Order: sequence, then structure tokens, then C-alpha cells
Amino acid sequence: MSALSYDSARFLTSAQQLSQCPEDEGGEVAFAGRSNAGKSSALNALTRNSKLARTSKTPGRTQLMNFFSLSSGEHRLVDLPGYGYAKVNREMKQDWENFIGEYLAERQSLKGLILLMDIRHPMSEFDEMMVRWAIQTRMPLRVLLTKSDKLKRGPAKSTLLKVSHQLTSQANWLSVQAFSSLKKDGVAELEAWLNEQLLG
Ligand SMILES: Nc1nc2c(ncn2[C@@H]2O[C@H](COP(=O)(O)OP(=O)(O)OP(=O)(O)O)[C@@H](O)[C@H]2O)c(=O)[nH]1
Ligand SMILES: [Mg+2]
Repeated sequence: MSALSYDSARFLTSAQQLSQCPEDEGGEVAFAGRSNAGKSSALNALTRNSKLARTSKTPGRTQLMNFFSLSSGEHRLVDLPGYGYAKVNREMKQDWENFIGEYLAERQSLKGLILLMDIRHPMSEFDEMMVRWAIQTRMPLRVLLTKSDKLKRGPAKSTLLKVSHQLTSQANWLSVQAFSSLKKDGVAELEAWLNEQLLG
């Protein structure tokens, strides 16, 4: 197999606990990041399907984990619920942390993690935690600096260099790229990384 067709992605199922996830076989890559970072928009840009994952101006729109299957039949993309959603109460936040923590620790078919950060606010405390987790578990991690259209070329480039240095000095399975769902910038680069994790 040479490459996967991402525009073949179809909604498979939602889950709010591990037991509701699809069979743990084949390979999947999960999209994580704080609420409003642009996870759902990036999935829609990647799959050329503006209706695939719901996007919203209201942070915390996606409260469930959503699984999308590719036409290969054995590969999936996963939209994780955003973290840092201010309006959830402590109990809901705990539930979220337990669920995501369990998913990351247990999921055998998880082949890579995409961590999305608004290019104007990279590397929050939670982002750092996800990076540490990827280092400890040797999980391939791709950081997407999203909404790159919001910055001029110079500042965008310097943020990319800074984050790149920060990541690659720690482990060679961490990498970063700029991304704009609005301009469809970075889609081919993202596809190449996904192909490597899912088919490599
Ligand atoms: N200018 C610009 N806006 C974007 C881009 N990507 C996302 N947005 C906007 O950012 C907001 C949040 O995008 P979503 O894709 O819903 O973010 P999310 O990470 O899925 O959010 P949750 O589901 O709440 O965790 C929406 O208003 C999008 O239109 C981008 O590349 N450029
Ligand atoms: Mg979303």
C-alpha cells in the first residue's frame, strides 16, 4: 500500500469510555489539543469534508471521542475531546482526564498522536504534559501549529523554529509543522506524516 485516502473518512462511532471504543485492532491516530485549538477543523481540512467533524466557536463543542474510519478498513482517525474547557465542572474534568489517560495508556492500535496548538499560544501546561507523555511512551507525536493564517510570515516562522527546537532536542519522534485549515496549508505534510505512522 502506498498512501491512504483521507477523503474517504467516514464517521464510525462516538465513545465516552474505553469500552465504547471500536475494536482495538488495525491502526489509528488521535487528534488532541485544548478546546478551540482547531482539531475538528483540521480533520475536516484533511478529509476535504467540511461536515465530517463538527466545528464551533463555542469551546468544548466536541465532548465525546469521535472515531472516523478510512476506506482501507483497518485505519482510523480519532477526534479527542478538547481539554481546558473552562465551563466544565471539576467532576467532568476528572472524568475527561481519566478517560483520555486510560485511552492513551491502553490503546494498542494507537500509532501516533497529533497535538494541535493555536500558533499564537503554543505549549500550554497541558501541551507540555502531552509532550512528556509522548516522550515517556515513545509515541510518535506531530504538533500542528494551527490557525497559521492569523500570523504574518515572520512571526509564524519564528514560532515554528522555536517549537521545533524545543521538541527535536528532546526526542526524534517529536516533530512540528504549521497548519491552516482556513487556507488548507500543511495538509500534504500532515498526510505524509500520517501515512508514515499508519503504514510504516
Ligand atoms: N482563522 C482560522 N480559524 C480557524 C482555523 N481552524 C479553526 N479555526 C476556528 O477556530 C474555532 C475552533 O475550531 P474547532 O475546529 O471547532 O476547534 P476544536 O479544537 O475542535 O474545539 P473543541 O471541539 O471545542 O475542542 C472555530 O471558530 C474555527 O472556525 C484556521 O486554520 N484559521
Ligand atoms: Mg472539536
